[in-house]
Amino acid sequence: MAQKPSYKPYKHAAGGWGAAAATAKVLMQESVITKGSKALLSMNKPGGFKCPSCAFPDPDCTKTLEFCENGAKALAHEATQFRITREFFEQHSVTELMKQSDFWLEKQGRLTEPMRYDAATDHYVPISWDDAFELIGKHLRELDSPHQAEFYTSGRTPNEAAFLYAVMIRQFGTNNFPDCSNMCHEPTSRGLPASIGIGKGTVVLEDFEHAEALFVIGQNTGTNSPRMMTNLVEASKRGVPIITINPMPERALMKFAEPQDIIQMATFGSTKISSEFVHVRIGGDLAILKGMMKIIFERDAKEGGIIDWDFVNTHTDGIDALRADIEPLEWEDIEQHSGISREQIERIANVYIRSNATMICYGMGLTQHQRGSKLLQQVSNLLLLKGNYGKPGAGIAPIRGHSNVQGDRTVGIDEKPTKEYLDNLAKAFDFEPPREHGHHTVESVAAMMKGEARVFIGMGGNFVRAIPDTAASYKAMASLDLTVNISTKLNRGHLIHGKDALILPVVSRSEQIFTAKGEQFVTIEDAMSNVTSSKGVLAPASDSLKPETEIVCRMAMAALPDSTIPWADYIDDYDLIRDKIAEVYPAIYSDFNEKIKHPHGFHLYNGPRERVWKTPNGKANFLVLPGLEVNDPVDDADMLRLSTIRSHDQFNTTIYSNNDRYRGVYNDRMVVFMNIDDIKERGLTPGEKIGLKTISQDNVHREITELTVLEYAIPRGSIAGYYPELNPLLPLDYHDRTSGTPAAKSIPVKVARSA
Ligand SMILES: Nc1nc2c(c(=O)[nH]1)N[C@H]1C(S)=C(S)[C@@H](COP(=O)(O)OP(=O)(O)OC[C@H]3O[C@@H](n4cnc5c(=O)[nH]c(N)nc54)[C@H](O)[C@@H]3O)O[C@H]1N2
Ligand SMILES: Nc1nc2c(c(=O)[nH]1)N[C@H]1C(S)=C(S)[C@@H](COP(=O)(O)OP(=O)(O)OC[C@H]3O[C@@H](n4cnc5c(=O)[nH]c(N)nc54)[C@H](O)[C@@H]3O)O[C@H]1N2
Ligand SMILES: [Mo]
Repeated sequence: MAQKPSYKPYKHAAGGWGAAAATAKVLMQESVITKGSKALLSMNKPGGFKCPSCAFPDPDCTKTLEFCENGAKALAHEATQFRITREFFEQHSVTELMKQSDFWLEKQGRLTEPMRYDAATDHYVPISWDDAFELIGKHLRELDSPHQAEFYTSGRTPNEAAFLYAVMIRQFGTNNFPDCSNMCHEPTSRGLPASIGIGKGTVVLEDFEHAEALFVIGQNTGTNSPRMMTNLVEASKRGVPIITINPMPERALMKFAEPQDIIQMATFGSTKISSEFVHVRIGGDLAILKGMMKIIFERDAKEGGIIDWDFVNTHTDGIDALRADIEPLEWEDIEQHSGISREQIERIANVYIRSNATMICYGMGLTQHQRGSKLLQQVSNLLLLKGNYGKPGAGIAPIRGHSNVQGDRTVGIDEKPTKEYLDNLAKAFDFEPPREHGHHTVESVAAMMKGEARVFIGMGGNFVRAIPDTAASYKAMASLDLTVNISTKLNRGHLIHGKDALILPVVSRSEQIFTAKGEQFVTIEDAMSNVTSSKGVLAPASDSLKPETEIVCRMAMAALPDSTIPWADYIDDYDLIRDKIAEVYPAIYSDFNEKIKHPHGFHLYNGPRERVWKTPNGKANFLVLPGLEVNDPVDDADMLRLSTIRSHDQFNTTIYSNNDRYRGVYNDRMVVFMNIDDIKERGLTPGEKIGLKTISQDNVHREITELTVLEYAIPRGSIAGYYPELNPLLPLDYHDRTSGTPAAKSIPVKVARSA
């Protein structure tokens, strides 16, 4: 039965007993107490498996239980006792399943055998693995052009499977690689190379111990990368200033009690996290960054010794152009765009100036804007001014999402592959890969809408729920000839299907993989470029599951009957795959099979850490983004900027519960967080149901009704609500102009009263 929604502010510190209780509850709900506890003990331990939740690295395993509340939820939902069998699909037609919520679909448990959609009955029916691969092969072989297929990857897929998937797709003939990174940290991948020569972060975990100041911008650490809370708590206890910049005062970034700190737990104590909370307007970060740089330039001109000129002169290019952009800015404009006073910007600039080693961590609050990539270049400018690269405790730290999203990109999931990679691939596998760029996520959806794409294969994920423009995207997906979803759990993507459709169930991260050559392990690259092995400990949820690697190889064998690549060998022996990875990436992956034996893995080479810049001019570059807008201005006095965010109880499109404890929302996800003055100005009252409609340029009407408006400490003109429910408001064309990342944090909307 649906429980009644309620809303009550959360007054305690985040973490603590609330987190411990939530952990116990989810293990119980998924009935995995014994099994789950065993698995939890092996999670993130040498010889065990990597947490399937976020991409934050593991500390050095000195603690007994290296997991967090949300890691436990991810694991519990993966190791659940519930199963979806052929009888389940017999009972429920696809049309009936469509009426169920995402939460309900997720609750049904693990998928257990391959299924094929039967149009005559509107049910999924069992299909053998052989027939499933044959069907995929047939569809792919029959396309007029390889570019009519779109191959999606979500970020849980391990390196070995992702690497081979990339090989298979390129031998098939296309670079159409839409992936979850295209909706996430793509601005990092595309924006940072021009600045510092690498599209990744430059810090490692130990840097937290040396940082003299930490910035956390647009990232909800306590919910989305809770293991990082340990580092923030430690830094705070050492007296390191922590500046958080966010339109929402996220609970854990204010006060946190470590569930693993026995004394704090016993005394109900907690640690203050943010030394300074900067309550920015949505999209106002650019003005703050420029305000800080303005102060740095001015003080350096007056007092000297503020900018690290040795570093700037030796390592960088472009500082004059940056100064010319920054100096003329007026404080009035900076304050107006950011919503932050000059005094506060001065205060945080002083923290930055005083620190000899600063780390800037950021998340979706910076990437998902129309000029997200260029905004990140401004973050990098700020770091460059004080030489905050290539010294302990300093650098840029994109907090990545999926546990292996960074690794997947490193091993070839890339619609714009480099020449070096393609040349190496050609040599290692003896075929000529396609050279022209393929589709990223937004382009792949556009191709489906135009009828140009015919086949969609999803390696994990829940594509239709993650992408913008839900209604139009559903329609585009349904027009395809074949949709294939390689998944652990049932999701909407299985129900919005092509004429032919397959669900292929896989072995999950926490489960063992046995092949003809014995037990195999896989490898993962975390957000700090550390590569470690991961070996599941649980028995697979069903005997009919296959590892992702085998599925890739079998698809390749079916689609490419003339391929001379020894796919069958790779099914059994993952060392052979790692040898090939080493061959294709000699600079970073040489001796892969040797190095991976180290219990804590190894770090991939990272140029900026050694002040080596792989840019065309061999320098780190100051780059200019003129003005103060990260999104196109909208000429409408009623406009509100909508940020679509995650609750504490979801993993992307997987909804663990309808609660969001730290924001005080229970049993409801259809809510809008709004400033009380914006509520009053519109003649609304908190708790009232409203609608939101998008202000867009393309004459498409996008509206969601029946949203409960909640009074919240969010700046005026900024509102927030939950992803994926609000994705129908996000136009496909509303994305970062450099990287194609949907601007999901700044949708221009207006209130429309519910009928
Ligand atoms: N438990 C759990 N863990 C996860 C995930 C999950 O769904 N659940 N998802 C994983 C994935 S794929 C990713 S990418 C990460 C996502 O992790 P986050 O980056 O933390 O993602 P979001 O919840 O989307 O929101 C980010 C924050 O940005 C703030 N924000 C919004 N607009 C702005 C702005 O204009 N400026 C600033 N400064 N801040 C803004 C929001 O208030 C919010 O606190 O987490 C990963 N880890
Ligand atoms: N409006 C809005 N839209 C967004 C965002 C936002 O903040 N706002 N965030 C964007 C971001 S950052 C991201 S990363 C995307 C996420 O997009 P996706 O990565 O596509 O979505 P997930 O919800 O993580 O995918 C969940 C599904 O993955 C499958 N799965 C889980 N584990 C495994 C596994 O080990 N192997 C395989 N093969 N399958 C598995 C399960 O079937 C599960 O249902 O969404 C994006 N969309
Ligand atoms: Mo993400």
